[in-house]
Amino acid sequence: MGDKLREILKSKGSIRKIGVIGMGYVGIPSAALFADVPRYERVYGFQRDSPTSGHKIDMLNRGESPLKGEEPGLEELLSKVVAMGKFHCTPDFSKIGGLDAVTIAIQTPFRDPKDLVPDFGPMEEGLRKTGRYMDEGTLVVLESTITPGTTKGWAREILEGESGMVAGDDFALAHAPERVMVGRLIRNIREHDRIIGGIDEESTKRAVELYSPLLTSGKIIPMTATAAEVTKTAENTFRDLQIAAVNELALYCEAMGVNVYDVRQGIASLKEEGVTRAILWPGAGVGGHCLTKDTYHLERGVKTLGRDNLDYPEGRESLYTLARGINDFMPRHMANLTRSALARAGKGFKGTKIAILGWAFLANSDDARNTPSEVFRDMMLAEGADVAVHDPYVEEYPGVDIKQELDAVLDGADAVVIFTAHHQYQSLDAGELSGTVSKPHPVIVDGRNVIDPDRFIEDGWIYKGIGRGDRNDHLIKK
Ligand code: SAJ
Repeated sequence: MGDKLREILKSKGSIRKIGVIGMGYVGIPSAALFADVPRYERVYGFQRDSPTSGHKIDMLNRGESPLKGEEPGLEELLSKVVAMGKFHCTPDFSKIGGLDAVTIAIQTPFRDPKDLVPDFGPMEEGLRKTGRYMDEGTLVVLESTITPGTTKGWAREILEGESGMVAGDDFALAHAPERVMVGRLIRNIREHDRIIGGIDEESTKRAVELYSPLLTSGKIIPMTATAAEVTKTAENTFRDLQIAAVNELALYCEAMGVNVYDVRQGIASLKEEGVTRAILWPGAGVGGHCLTKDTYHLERGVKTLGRDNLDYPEGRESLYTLARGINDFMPRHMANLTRSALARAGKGFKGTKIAILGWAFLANSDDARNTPSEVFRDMMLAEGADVAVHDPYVEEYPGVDIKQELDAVLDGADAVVIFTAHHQYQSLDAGELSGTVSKPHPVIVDGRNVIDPDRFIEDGWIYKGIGRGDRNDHLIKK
């Protein structure tokens, strides 16, 4: 393996023309950055002309970003590379023919996490189209987060089946997982180290050639394709685990009447050579497209690739899925805090007006994928409450009427429930709010520790906060 491919790539010469499949949070900034590399002549962005996403094609070809929310540097870069004629978005996948490299950044959610059944439909379609049109010597790179074993297994089979060529002999194949966060897409691609894992050495080398020009401070970390898949799924699983650890601590602190933020400060203060305490922040839940599913990719990987070799304590659940369970519990815990606070005000849920502050899963972003707020809202509606939602950034969301004016949701509210740590909520003023909400004893539940409980308690509010065992049973001021 490798000699034939090395010869093919040598005669093909260095990478000049690139295709990026999937014009989303990962594909768009990647395509724009590739097109901005002087030695890359042409970049195609491939996007299905579907009812939900087809509008992106014309926008991108006008040099406009269809991504909502602040993305520093993206719009400027897009209009520059479109004006230079180096980037073009198209639904015509036959243009994959003639390209030197194709990267695939398509969502890989789970249909049913419990049974570890992924929804790889869109990814399969992208792979089939790539295999159908790609030439000999093309480099194919999977950027989406995938189950360990996918690149060398399922993806290779589809590409070989469609192209009639052999990976590692006739074309190169690698995994180079994205590591971006909304609000800093361009910076993350340039500055984060890039994990690159080819199915063989030639594929890794070709992928390193492709990504090196994108990096400013980031460096390339080469490894095998499967190690790259494990690295990506595990880094998000570890983050989810760290969040679950501090969420469990917050639940314990509530039960023991302690302030988790004092404890957190204490734990984080232990610094010495080789001793780091990476303690994260407790909160109302974990949302987004990554931490909510990547644990299941890792679990699926060890169940498929490692099924006969895993030595694990008998009958013990995976630490990682346990962590998922704790983080998934947090929006339900917010419901329990709201219930007990309303009970202190002598109210139940039925007909009660609840104002949710924050629909985005991440502070100061408009990204509401898998938002924990939705779990809470559904529970409140099921209990017969009247729910209003405010978010300064999220303008629309299927089936939910989101308001941008705060007073619109606070008016007559019996309970104000904070789910996202948007800047705007850091300056909520008890006095001002008291003028709008229902009285006496309005309830405030803080899922992100953004308000000062004493200011609200002083004003006669009933307060509950995640991890605030030191305040959650405060005396109610008349
Ligand atoms: N969260 C907490 N406490 C914390 C940190 C986060 O409750 O201390 C919650 C957030 O409120 C949010 C969720 O977790 O609901 C996810 O937040 P995030 O900051 O992890 O944001 P993501 O999911 O967009 O980004 C993660 C990052 N992964 C890691 O840092 C290992 C990012 O680097 C990845 O690129 C991204 O997943 C991805 O695309 O995989």
